[in-house]
Amino acid sequence: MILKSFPEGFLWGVATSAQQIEGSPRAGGRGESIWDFYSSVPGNIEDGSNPWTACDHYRRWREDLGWMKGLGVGAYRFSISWPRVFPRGWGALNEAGLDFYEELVDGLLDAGIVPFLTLNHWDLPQALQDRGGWPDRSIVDAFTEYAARVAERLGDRVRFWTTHNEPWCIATLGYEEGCHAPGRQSPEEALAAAHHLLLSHGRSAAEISRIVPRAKVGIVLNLSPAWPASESEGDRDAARWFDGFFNRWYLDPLFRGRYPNDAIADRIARGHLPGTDLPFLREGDLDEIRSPLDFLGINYYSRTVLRAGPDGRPKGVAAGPEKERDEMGWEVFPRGLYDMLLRVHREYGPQALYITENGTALADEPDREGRVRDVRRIEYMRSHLAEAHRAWEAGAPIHGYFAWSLLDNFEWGHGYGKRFGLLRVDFATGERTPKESARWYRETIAANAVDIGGPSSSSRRYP
Ligand code: IFM
Repeated sequence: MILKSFPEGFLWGVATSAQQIEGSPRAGGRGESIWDFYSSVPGNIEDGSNPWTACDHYRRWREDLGWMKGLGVGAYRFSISWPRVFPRGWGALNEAGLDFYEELVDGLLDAGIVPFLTLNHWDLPQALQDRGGWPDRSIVDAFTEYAARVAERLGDRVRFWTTHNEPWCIATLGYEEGCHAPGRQSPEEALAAAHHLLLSHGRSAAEISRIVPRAKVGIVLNLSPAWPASESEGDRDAARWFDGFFNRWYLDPLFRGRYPNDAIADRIARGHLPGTDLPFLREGDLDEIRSPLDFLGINYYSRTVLRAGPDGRPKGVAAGPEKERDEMGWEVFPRGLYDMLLRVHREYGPQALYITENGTALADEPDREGRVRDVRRIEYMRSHLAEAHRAWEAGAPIHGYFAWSLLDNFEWGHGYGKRFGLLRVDFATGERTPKESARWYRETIAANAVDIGGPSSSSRRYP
């Protein structure tokens, strides 16, 4: 076993999101979200489920806080449900919705756990979608208003603020591919949505910093290194194409104040943009988007391997049959985390980086003794933390790591079949059972160090 220590003050956390765990969709005057609506349409959620009970966290949050204390985490990354605070998305504020988060934040602080707050983890109020959703520019003001009201109420207690979680997923999966709420399939809408997400980030970040001068404000991007399936020119171009939309379409405006020219040209070639004058862009937008970030959150799960498809379009393909994959079909590729952290550090120079999500979905079943021996999750986390440590040694300013997720939860279009939790949730009873990975994570946090000794060391300790 070779232990490598993380710096003092390194923030060890767990992450969740409101829609995936809370349930109680009508409690305290909450309004409808796009995921409530989307999941009520037959066929949209793989297992026919919905998020209306989920982990019942809205009623069991004190118990969940107890589990966090037991893990010894230093921080909890959670999201506020926008429709709890603004049931119709704008207009009248629902104080009862904010009361819930105020209690949660106070509970966290009493337990010595730093609240790490996300404003938008995908649960847009349906009433705002009815007005056009993210593709409609009026949403920028609605989001900024929401952010400001939350900052006014919680700013004296919450230091870490993130505006959006994974804008690529919101824009591309929600408005282009249609496999996430609101289920739209329009590349033009997706591009406008991405822009309004970025613009609302910039505008609300300025507003939060004005209201809470000591706040640290950032955004969370899901980033994935793009690998060509072969050295052929077509495959290399497919990887460049993917990188342009998945990674640089967000990183470039945030850090450089411009969209990547090659990705713009790709979209023009496909007929998704009329020309280099971007229809959604107004003067001053890019300056607002580029306003300095206090930190960037990176969610990392895997790399993406690309091939030029028969129609010339890039296709994500399996890296190879021998590669280890999880229940999502995602390849286990720890080195990609190192590559991405260093790339972002060297090419974009963020002040601080947090790994805001990292984890793996496994078909965890309790054994006869009721124990969930999720050795593969332990190895997944250990190997990724080892790569994060390597990136830190190489100079990337990494300040914390959040395991996705505290609990098995509602995994969006997949329903409840994909389990990412450190705690197993019995969705029929709501009962939580810590997996072996929870015990391992507790020891890792206590040591503030990761064992870089290789797979055998972690699986030996947790047979
Ligand atoms: O569950 C999601 C989370 O909501 C956003 N990031 C990826 C996770 C796993 O798919």
